[in-house]
Amino acid sequence: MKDNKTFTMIKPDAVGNGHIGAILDQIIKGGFKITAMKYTKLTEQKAGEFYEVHKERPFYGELVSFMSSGPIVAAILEKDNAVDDFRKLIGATDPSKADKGTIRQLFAESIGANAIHGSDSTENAQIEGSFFFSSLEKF
Ligand code: DAT
Ligand code: MG
Repeated sequence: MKDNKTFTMIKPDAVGNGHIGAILDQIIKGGFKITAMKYTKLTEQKAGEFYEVHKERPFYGELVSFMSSGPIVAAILEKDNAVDDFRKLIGATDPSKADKGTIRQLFAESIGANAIHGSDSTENAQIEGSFFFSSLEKF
C-alpha cells in the first residue's frame, strides 16, 4: 500500500479552545495536503467503534466520553511518508513529553485531552479515513 496518506482528527478540546485554524496552519505548513475534511461530532457509540482497539485499556471509557463530548474536525492528509511525518508533527501522546513546537506541545491540555489524532499505520489510516468519508468525499 502506498504510504502517502494519513488520517487526523482535531479533538474536542482543541476545537473548543479555538485552535482549529492554528492547527490547520501547522498541518499545511508541514507539507500536508488536505484531501478530505469535515466538521462533525461523534456519538458515544461511534467513538466507541473508532477506538475499539483500546477497549481493554483502563482509559477506554474516559476516551470514548471525551471524544464524543464536542465537535471535531476529521481529515485525510496526503504527503510522502505521511504516517510517520504526521506523528512527528503532532508529538508524543502525553503533551508534557512532546517535543517543542509539536502540535500537542503547543495545544494539548493533558494525555487524555491531547488536541489531535494521527493514524499509527498506513493500513489504519485507510480504515479510519473510510470510517468518516465516502468515496465521493475523498479527493
Ligand atoms: P496516540 O493518540 O498518540 O496514538 P494511543 O493510540 O496510545 O495514543 O491512545 C489513543 C488515545 O487514548 C490518546 O490519544 C489519548 C488516550 N490515552 C492514551 N493513553 C492514555 C492514558 N494513559 N490516560 C488517558 N488517556 C490516554
Ligand atoms: Mg494511536
